[in-house]
Parts: sequence; C-alpha cells; structure tokens
Amino acid sequence: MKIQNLVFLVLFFPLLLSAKQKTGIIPQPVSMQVHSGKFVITENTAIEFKKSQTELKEAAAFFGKAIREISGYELPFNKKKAQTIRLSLDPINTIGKEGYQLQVTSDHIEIKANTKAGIIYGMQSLLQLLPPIRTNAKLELPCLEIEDYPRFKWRGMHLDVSRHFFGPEVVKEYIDLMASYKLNVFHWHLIDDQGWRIEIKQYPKVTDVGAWRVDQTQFPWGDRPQAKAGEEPTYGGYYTQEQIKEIIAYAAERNITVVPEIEMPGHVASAIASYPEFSCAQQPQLPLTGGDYSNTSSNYCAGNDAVFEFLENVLTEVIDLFPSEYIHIGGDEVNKDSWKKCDRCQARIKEEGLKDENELQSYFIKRIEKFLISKNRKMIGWDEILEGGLAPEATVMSWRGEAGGIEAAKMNHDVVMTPVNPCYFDFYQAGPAGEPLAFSGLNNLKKVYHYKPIPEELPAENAHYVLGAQANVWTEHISTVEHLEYMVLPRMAALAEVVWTPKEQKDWESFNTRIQEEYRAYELKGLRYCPGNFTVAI
Ligand code: TNX
Repeated sequence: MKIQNLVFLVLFFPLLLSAKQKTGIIPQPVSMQVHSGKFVITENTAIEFKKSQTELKEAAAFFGKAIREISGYELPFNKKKAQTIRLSLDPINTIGKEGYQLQVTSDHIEIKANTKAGIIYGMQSLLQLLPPIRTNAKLELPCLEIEDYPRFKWRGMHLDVSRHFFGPEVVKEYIDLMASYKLNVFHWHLIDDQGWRIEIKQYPKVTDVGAWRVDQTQFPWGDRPQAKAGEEPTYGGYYTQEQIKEIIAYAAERNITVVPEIEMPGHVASAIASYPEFSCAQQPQLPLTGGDYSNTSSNYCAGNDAVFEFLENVLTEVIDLFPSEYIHIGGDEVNKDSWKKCDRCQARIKEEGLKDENELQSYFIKRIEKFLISKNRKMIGWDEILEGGLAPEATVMSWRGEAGGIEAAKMNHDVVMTPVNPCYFDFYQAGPAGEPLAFSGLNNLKKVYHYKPIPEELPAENAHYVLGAQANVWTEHISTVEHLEYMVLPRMAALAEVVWTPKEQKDWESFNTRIQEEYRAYELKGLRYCPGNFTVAI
C-alpha cells in the first residue's frame, strides 16, 4: 500500500466508521425528521423517570441491559448526570396504545408514550440506530424527532416446534428478533402429529410418549415406517410449564403476547400415540415421522365425550399458563375419513341432527369455543373452521389464500391474514437452486414487502375486521437454529413494515436501502440470512 493511502486511512478511518452510522429504522416510522447534531450515550448518561410510573423501571432495565451489552456502560436510574434519557407516560391522543414520541437532541433523549409498550418501541428504534454489538464505536445517535404507531394490532410470527423441536434459548432468540421489528404476537405451534411439546401435569403421557419419535428426519411426502424391532423413540423434546412461564414473561417484557396453539381435532397423532383411546380406531401408534398425516389415525374421535373432557382439562392448564386473550385451536386439514368409518362419530352426527362430517367438525369446534368463552378467552383457528358453520365468536386465521378471511370478515368475524402466498416463510426465498430444501413455492423479500393485508375485494366497511397479518414458519425441513434464522431473515423485517408502516409510506426502494444496513448488523451478530435473490451457505 502506498504511504499516502495509509496516511489517508489512519486519518480518516474514524470518519469512515462514523459514516456508517445507521440512519434507517425498520419498520419505517410514521413520521421522522433527522436534524443536524448528535447525542452520544456515555458513562455520564442517566435514565430518568417518575418513580410513581413503576412500569418504567422495567422498561429502563430493558434498555439498560441492551446498552450494557453493546458498551459495558451501566446507566444509572434517576441520578444526576450530564445527560439524560427521559421516559414518561403521558396521555397523548395521536399515537394509540402502542405508539411513542421520540426526541433526540444534543443533550437529552426523551421518549413519551401512553403505555410501557410504546416506551419499549421507542427504545427499539434507538437500538436500531446504535451499534448492534460491542465494538470500540461510540454510541452516537443523530438528533431527530419521531412520532410513531402501528397500522395493525396483530403483528405476528408463528413457529412450528413440533416438526422439529427448538429449545427455550432458540425461542427467546426468535422473540428478540420479533421484538426488534416491533412484532407483537408470537403464535407458538406446540402440537402436531410429529410431537407434543407442552407439559400437561394431568396427562404426563402427552410428553412422556408424545414428545418423542424414532427419527429426527422428517419424511415430507409420506410416513417413515413405524419403529422397527428394538428401535426407541428418542428424538424430540418438550417445554416444562416453568420454561413456558419464563418464555411468556420474556416475551411480555418486549410487548409480545404468546398465543399457544393447541391443535385439534386433526394433526394430533402425537396425542393419539400417548392416549390411543381418544382416536376412532383406538390402535397403538407412534408420533409420526412424516408430513403425510392422512394415512394414519391423526384425529380425535368426535363422538367420544372423554375426548372433550381431556381437551377441557388440557385447555384449563394452558389458560392458567398463558395470559393471552386468544387461544388457537388449530382446526386445519382434518382428514374426516376416520370419522366416516367410526360408529361413535356417526351416532353423534345423528343425535345432534348434523348433516355430515363437516358439520361434525363444526360441532367439535363450537363445543370448544363455548368452553373457552366460559373461561373468558377468545378462540382463533385456521380457516377450515368455516367448514360446516363458523363458531359464533371465532376469529379466523386465513392461510389457504385470503378467501376464508374475506368470507369471515364479511360475516363480521375478526380475521388474521396469513396466506401461503406470501406469508409462508417455509417457502424458498431465493429459489430452489442452491437454497436448502424448502416446503415449496417462492416467497421472496419483495413479494413479502408488497403484501397488502386488506384485500381489495373486501368491502371497506368490513376492513376493520382484519386485525393484522402474520408469517408462518413450518419446520418440516428446518431442524437447526442457523436454518431457522436463514428462513426468517430478512423476510421478518419486510413483514414488520407490512403490518406497522402506514400503507402510503411504504417504499420498496427505501426499504431496500435500510435492509442493507440490517445485513451488516446480522453479520456482526452472527445471524444467518438470505441476502437477496441469491444464496449463502448456512
Ligand atoms: C399445511 S398451514 C399445514 C401445516 C404444514 C404446512 C406446510 C396449516 C394450517 N397446516 O401442517 O406444515 O401446510 O407448509
């Protein structure tokens, strides 16, 4: 290297570094003005809030911890220091429950909101502008003013922990990613044919038996033969109730509600493996190793009252654990052949004056909804719950396209949009060539970014029934945390802008610039991601 180049580098290196100051926030705030000047967080900065606003102590602790991680500084609370970060809960009528106002000047930062959630979101915006990991870089923030609030109330990410089990640490990492993008619903798919993942004290076999299968591999198109002689089901795992409580609390600190999915009446081979008496065939079986649920007994028997007693007891434990207003009851892809061949199911159809198995499914779901309402909870289910008649208060999660969601919203039911296209993050994002095996299809970043949760076909007066949108991550093909990160990054960032930013302000070019800065942050944090329409090894 020429000596003059070296001199140039030495002299201007700090400048080059500071030129890398992040300026973009994802999701794009409702309004943001960047001014000249900067605020630098140092050891001489304190966090200030009124002692009477006790929730702010938790918010301050959250921010203090994040700052400690990237700098080693311990920011004191309510101590006289040269510079302050002021937090306050003030009634502000323009920003709603989750909004915030953020001001950065050269000598103070101020975050105001109606609730702790808003304060946390103001902090998330600040954190996005700060270095993502601990380096020698200063904690500089540009002077700015932001007023910000979300477009939708349901900003969700789903995670299937049945097809492959992910331990509590991975779940927390997933929650952290969601939180940084201001997503607020974690839909936890805890039960499916391939594994039951939640401890139920009254029914230990659901995890003693139902959480373990004979092979780690998922056989996507057809079941692996059942265990051979001498083979033990040893692959799997589950969350204890203590671990679940800890995850719920961790999520709550970040304004994330955990919605548990207790799948029924189909996709429950793991439950049937544990308690064969709850199926129509009542034959012993193991949790499935394949994605094909149709060739084995995977349903609860809809004609057996003991099944409802079991489910009500399970749901009671679930409700005691999860404070969420909504309980997801699944309801998808029920193979009704077992009910057709079952005397008890046929007797139930007769007794209840039902027309067919679709109405039997509706009977099943309505009976569960009644129970949930008696416990002051709301029921949400996949769009198949429309078949045979929708339960009176049900919220519909529309995955087979938007048709189910539109139908439900027209019937004045709440809806969450999560159509396969483009909300399935188990699909390819760059294309099959070079990418790890994915479920199917292509949902690239741009397609996710352009998703509109309110369909044009929906009459305007019903639009408010769309609570929001979410993306789903089915894990038939995803067994490691690295692969999981790769599937959700950066698509989770695009989803965040879909559900948060006002539609008039969405701008692909701007997002594309901001996401480049995110890529650098992912790299520094050691997160895997898909950098556009090409692939990287994971
Ligand atoms: C359908 S989406 C399912 C899941 C599979 C997924 C694969 C839904 C409600 N049910 O059980 O994992 O397809 O993409």
